[in-house]
Amino acid sequence: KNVLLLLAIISGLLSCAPEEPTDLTQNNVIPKPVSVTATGKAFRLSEQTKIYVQAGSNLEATAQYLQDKLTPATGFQLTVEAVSEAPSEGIFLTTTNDSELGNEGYALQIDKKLLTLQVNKAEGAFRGIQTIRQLLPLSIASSSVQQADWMIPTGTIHDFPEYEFRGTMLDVARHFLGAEDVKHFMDLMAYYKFNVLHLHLTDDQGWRIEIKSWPKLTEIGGSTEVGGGEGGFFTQEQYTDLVNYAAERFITIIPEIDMPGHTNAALASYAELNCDGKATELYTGTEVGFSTLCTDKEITYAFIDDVIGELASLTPGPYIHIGGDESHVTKKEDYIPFIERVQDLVYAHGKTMIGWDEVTLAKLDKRSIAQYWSSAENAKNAVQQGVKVIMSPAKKAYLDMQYDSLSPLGLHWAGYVEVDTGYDWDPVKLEKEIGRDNILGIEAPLWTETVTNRADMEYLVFPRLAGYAEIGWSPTEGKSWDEYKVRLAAHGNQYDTWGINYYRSKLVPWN
Ligand code: TNX
Repeated sequence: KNVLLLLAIISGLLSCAPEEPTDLTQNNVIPKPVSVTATGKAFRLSEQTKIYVQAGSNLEATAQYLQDKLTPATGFQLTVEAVSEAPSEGIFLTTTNDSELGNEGYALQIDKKLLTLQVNKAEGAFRGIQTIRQLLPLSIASSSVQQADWMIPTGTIHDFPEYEFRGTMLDVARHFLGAEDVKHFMDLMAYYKFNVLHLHLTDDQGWRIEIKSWPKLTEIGGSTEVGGGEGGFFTQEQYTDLVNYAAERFITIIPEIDMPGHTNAALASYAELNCDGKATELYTGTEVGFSTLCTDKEITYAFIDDVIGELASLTPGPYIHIGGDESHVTKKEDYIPFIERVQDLVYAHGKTMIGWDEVTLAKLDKRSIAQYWSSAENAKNAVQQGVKVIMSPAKKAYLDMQYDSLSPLGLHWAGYVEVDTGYDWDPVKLEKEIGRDNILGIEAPLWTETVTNRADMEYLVFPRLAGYAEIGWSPTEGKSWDEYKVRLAAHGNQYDTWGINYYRSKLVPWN
């Protein structure tokens, strides 16, 4: 009888005890890690947990970032402490020498008492921390203290990216999005292990970066936007602040000055940049391809030299993007020498040139990079010239395409991009000319003709962004939409917690 009573008490206790998540392979991490093994127990974060960092390593800032991410929802102190030997419990960030991991890879060893994150570089620790965030119960995303059992299943994760370039783009020219919105966007990029933010800073409708030697670019050219709103621009100080914010997240900002087309904002600001010497009117519509810098005037190149010079000095990263797309009113015989001359200016300022795929009509430096968006012909030119390609196929990767015909925001000139369409493609299989070796990586651009504020931006970006993250990071082999959509559904809960205005696609089994 006593034995039975005891058994009843024990089983009662067991059923009250929270169920331990013990299978690490059943995680919802996006992008999907390269390899995961489960060992069937659970690590628990508690009041007593400390974050240790190997003394003398450069991992302290990332450890601090982890603390910042775990504190609000848990309410735990989780102090960061440098140690010279591996601790027996807690979280431990340490360096290793594992060539397979590269700069951004990481190895996670999760035991019952100790969670160890091993990396070659701080960058890898930052990426690995995103995985840790995603392994914890969903309520970890909350900004206020939550009652939860903060457990992670035990096992190991060995993870590193497929592509070294994993980017997104924000067009702040069509509609200006301020520094706070850009930072918010970067926080979400970081969560998905993106490492490049391309800022489309100038277009027909607006010039968004202060150039001290040509102040009217922002005074006049920055004064409006699509639809006639007040526009805006980043001062150089604000821009530098963004660059630093990006660097803390191991994100490189690529500034784009689009030319010779898409330049009406500059042409309206300075009469002398026009072939006829007359300033154009400011433009607030959404047509493309009607403007061009005057390619035969010397002042055009003096102007570009000044702009690239100032931009290069604000840019610690290696790249300057010169646009080059849709220059429909620039004659081909003017366009080609123009691009070649601008390319020289970029290298003279110590930067590597990127251009939209049309720039491959010109003779490119081998170091230059072409950004493919729709032309198979241009893709072929790039490969023949031996330049690397960033894959941004409009019909798959354009964040400004409508999800379907009912989407309240977005365009559809390249088609509708439902969440599965955005996820289910392989950069290597898109154009037969472009093979794996030609591809530097992928980028998902958000053009903002229809995007007027943060909520609009979030609606087009989420949940598609998660899919581009996975294409850029995870091995292609074994990928499946049916498996992915279940993980994505869990991310919907995070978006709810963060108050993100995302598209609740019917194709995803949201919780
Ligand atoms: C094409 S793609 C453009 C942009 C537009 C976008 C709208 C490319 C290099 N140029 O100027 O904003 O389509 O989807």
